[in-house]
Amino acid sequence: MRALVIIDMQNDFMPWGSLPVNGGDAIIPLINRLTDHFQHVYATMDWHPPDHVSFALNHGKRPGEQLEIGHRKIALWPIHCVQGSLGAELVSPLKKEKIEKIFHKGIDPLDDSYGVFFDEEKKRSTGLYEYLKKKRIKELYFTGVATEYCVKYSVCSALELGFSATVILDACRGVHLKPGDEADAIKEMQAKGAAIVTSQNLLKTH
Ligand code: VGL
Ligand code: ZN
Repeated sequence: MRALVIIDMQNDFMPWGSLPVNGGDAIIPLINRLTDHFQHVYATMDWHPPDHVSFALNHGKRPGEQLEIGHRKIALWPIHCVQGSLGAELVSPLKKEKIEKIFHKGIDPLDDSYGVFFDEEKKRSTGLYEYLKKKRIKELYFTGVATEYCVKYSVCSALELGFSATVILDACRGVHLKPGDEADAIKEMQAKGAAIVTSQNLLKTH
């Protein structure tokens, strides 16, 4: 059984948000069309407390800088997706009716979470893994933002957990902090066994 996973389609990751992904809004109509082709649709939301460790301002630093805590290096971002804020809401044109369940990530103030299954230290599960197991869903199709971060981490993690993972590339967008990041992410996902398709392939065959 297969499922569509919509990653972090929240206001703060849109061009009008605090951590904008260029063209993030352009993929909304496509994602809406894709939801009609899946029996199971899940969404994730980046969902940080205000004192979250990844917010540069909480450390008197600038976005783009890093924070070293013990052996860990944490990338610092602008304040984004604060629990309950407008910036954290799913974008309004996204069709919510087909979304069976929403999973929240990045809840722990002390740990960041790019992947949709666990936080970076793997201490806390978002519940998605357990839920998919229960539903016997083994094939995951990924859409959303950002290709080089949450999408990549989620895809790699899905493969490690034994799912098959397909990236619907034109229904994903990258943040492009550095040129070449997105291309590298695609190569890495492919090398780990992910399939890369376009929405057209999917809309045609199903
Ligand atoms: C993400 C940056 C900060 C993501 C989350 O989910 O891609 N990126 N927080
Ligand atoms: Zn975040």
